[in-house]
Amino acid sequence: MYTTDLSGKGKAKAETATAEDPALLAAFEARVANDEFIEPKDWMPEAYRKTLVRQISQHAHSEIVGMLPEGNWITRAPNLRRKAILLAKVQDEGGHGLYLYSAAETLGTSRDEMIEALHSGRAKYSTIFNYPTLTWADIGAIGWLVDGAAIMNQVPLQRTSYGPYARAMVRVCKEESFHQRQGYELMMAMAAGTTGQKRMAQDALNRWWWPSLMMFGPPDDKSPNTEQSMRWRIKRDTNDELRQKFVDITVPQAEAIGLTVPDPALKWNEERGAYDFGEVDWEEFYAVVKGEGPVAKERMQARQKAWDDGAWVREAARAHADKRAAAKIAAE
Ligand code: BYC
Repeated sequence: MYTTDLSGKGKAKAETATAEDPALLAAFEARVANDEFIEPKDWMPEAYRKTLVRQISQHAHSEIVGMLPEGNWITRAPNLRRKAILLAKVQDEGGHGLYLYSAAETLGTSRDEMIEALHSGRAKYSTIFNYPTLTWADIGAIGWLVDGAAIMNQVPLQRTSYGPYARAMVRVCKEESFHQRQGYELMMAMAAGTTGQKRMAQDALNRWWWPSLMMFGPPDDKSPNTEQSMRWRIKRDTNDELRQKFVDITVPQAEAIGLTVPDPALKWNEERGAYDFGEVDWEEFYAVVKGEGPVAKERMQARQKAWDDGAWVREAARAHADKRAAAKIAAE
């Protein structure tokens, strides 16, 4: 799909030619303005490389940590069909994390560095995964709202300016679209079920609605990265634009299955052709970003344990690769 040649040649070139080199910078900016993809060995400003590593690695961490809230429910799925769907979805998320770590590696960072940054708390991951999954309806709400928000954010990223990230997004979006549909279908079934099931569906919507709006990041006027990332065409839409689109698409979906979006300020604005909606609790958002989410500690403990428990697999894979390499040299 994309080169995995990490010979560092591209990087060495980038180090000798700094962002101050006007000719290289002008050529880079012209390519971005022309909607050409920037590829791993192309010259790029160091700040562009840095912001890509930041965004792609955080995105990868979100996918991997995002396996946990739903993974909790695999053994408790109510029937075989639901269990098979959930297993496939959680497995897809593991895959998304791997494509994204690979895309970040093409920028000269290593998997170990990224994992270490996650475990030490230096790297961020989406706030949404620091909320607990309390009932089975939460699995529907995650698919419908969380994957719904993810698609809204990721469809434009298929045209992000960095080639490996854009190509990873093509496959991710296809899978996310299945995830969103299965979640909505689950919510539809719950909302049309017994009074207790409908209550569970409404309760899940009440708890996941506002955290889903937080997934798009801070408001544009408080987003330090948006302006530059839009200029470099890393981001194709701003945080507020995507949040508005998500609200406009999702509110009628809630209405169609008889659920109520928990926002008293929600109102269709005829003039704007969009919904007006209430203010997100940004204090809560920043607290969760800082690591104070309701289950933030449990999430990191689970990731650390998975990493430690998997040490023997990594060692075995390394020993196998060394053996094969030695056998190849001996045969030559
Ligand atoms: N949570 O200047 P801003 C999934 C940080 S997983 C935590 O607007 P930017 C799924 C932000 O990083 C999908 N942190 O930043 C998986 C920045 O801090 P740093 C996850 C957040 O990068 C399993 C600071 O706040 N999707 O779908 O221009 C199951 C200021 O923000 C959040 C992606 O990762 C947040 N919500 O824009 C189900 C998409 N928001 O880095 C589903 C890729 C902001 O300066 N990422 N921050 O220390 C993006 O599109 C962008 O990075 C964002 C933020 C829109 C998230």
